[in-house]
Amino acid sequence: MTTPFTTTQTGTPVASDAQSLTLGADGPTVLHDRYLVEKLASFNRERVPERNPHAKGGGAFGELVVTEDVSQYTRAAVFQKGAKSETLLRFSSVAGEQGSPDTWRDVRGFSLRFYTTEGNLDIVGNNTPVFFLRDAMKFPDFIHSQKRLGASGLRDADMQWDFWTLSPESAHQVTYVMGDRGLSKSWRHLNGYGSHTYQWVNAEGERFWVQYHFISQQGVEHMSSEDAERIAGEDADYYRRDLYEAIERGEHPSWDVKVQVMPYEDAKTYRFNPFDMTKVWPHADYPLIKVGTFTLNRNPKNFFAEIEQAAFSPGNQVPGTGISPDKMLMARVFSYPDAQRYRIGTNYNQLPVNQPHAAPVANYMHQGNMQYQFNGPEHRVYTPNSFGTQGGPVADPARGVESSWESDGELVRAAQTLHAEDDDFGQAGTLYREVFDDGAKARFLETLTGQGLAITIDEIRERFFQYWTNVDAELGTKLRAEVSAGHVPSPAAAGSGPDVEPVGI
Ligand code: HDE
Repeated sequence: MTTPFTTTQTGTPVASDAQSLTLGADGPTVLHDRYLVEKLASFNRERVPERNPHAKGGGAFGELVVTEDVSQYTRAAVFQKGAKSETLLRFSSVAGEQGSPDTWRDVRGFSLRFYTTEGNLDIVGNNTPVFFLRDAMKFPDFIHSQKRLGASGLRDADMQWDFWTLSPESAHQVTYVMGDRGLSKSWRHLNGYGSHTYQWVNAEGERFWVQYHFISQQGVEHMSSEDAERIAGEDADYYRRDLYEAIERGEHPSWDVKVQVMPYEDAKTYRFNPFDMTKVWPHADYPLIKVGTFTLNRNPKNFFAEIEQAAFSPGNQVPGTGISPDKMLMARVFSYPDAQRYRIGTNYNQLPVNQPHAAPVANYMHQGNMQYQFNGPEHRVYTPNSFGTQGGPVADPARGVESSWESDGELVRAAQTLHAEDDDFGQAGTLYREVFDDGAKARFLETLTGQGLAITIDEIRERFFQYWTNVDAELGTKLRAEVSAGHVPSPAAAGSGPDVEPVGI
């Protein structure tokens, strides 16, 4: 095969990729050197705004295979027994910018897309089943508190803990992120969760509430804080490299897809508010039901085109799945497409990675920048029209409403209704006492002691002790003693034991 010639962006072969066009070898560079101008202008526009948060990440493609019959709960084609769907999974960290080290302690993003025959289904979750907040109104402030001070541009423990200790609903998730889940051994060795309550609807129109779990078949393992800090200095892309090279070696990681299913009516009286995403549903109440397994077996051909420009949204649901009255989830349905339009542009869903791969697109949204999919000449630009199938698609009223629930009442700005056992620290305490083994508890105390020593403002440090005392009184006492004595306990044994799946309470 002959080596192709370099061309301009419009296909004209070029004479040099090394010399600008000048008047004589030593003379002035001429402005009409369009290839020089084009190359420099393209270079200046190579970056799209990084995600804020979840800027640093990586991902791969694969396939979901549904092995079980869950049709009693959902009519979604993607979840019918035997169905196979192309899959994309992007992992990420939350707070760090694009160049930040993968192994900084953090929650890990777990953004899943199934390219189904009824459109793309996106389940955009984390490696934890809960979240720091239960109302989106606090999200920008939360992210600001985890990033950088306005004056110095520096990250700051006082700022982080000031926000967290003034937001007690954060305790469950902070217990996760300060525990072993915050330092995964690799992206292959972590579980993913939808984190929110979603809705499934079966063929008879019966509705169920569900929680998605993606259980790593590689096991859930973590690294010690010492290893994490060392690797952060040696290889900022450690996780990204691990995933890419494992797939290149043919070691294809896989995850079991499981769901917890709650009958629609249970939500009204369940002991926890099932739409409060700071809570788990104890598995004893709603056991995990297996659906199938997905495997990652293909690396991106181009990182920027396929991973940097991948545009997920929790609003990408399909017939038979839907969202729930979780305040965080409803806000995300707006925010993600808004972020994509800002980051990538109006027609971001026309990029190959964002288009549906197994379903047609047919509608009247037909202009905007970078439009390159377009309707046929006979297609009208409006609906309704008098031209039948020639004129363009029509909506299908038989589809009904994607997902639905009863609601009423005045417009208010108020905290979510608390159910019988709702509080901000109970499930965090259970996670610490019943799921963390002794090694995990020792590592947890070590981490929190280090965090406490980094707090310089007495009022915030006092609230820090109270916050952890509310999670577990004995932990709070130990932590106050360790921090007050000014020493970080000797590093506990490297965290390599398998993490215990949170069974909740
Ligand atoms: Fe995100 N989140 N988020 N988030 N989030 C984004 O979307 C947002 C939340 C998560 O790999 C952004 O394209 C709001 C919960 C992941 O491309 C943005 C709220 C959970 C990713 C955004 C939340 C997540 C994002 C940033 C409060 C776990 C990476 C740029 C309601 C269940 C997705 C972008 C990827 C990305 C908004 C809370 C996980 C700004 C408003 C809860 C994994 O749109």
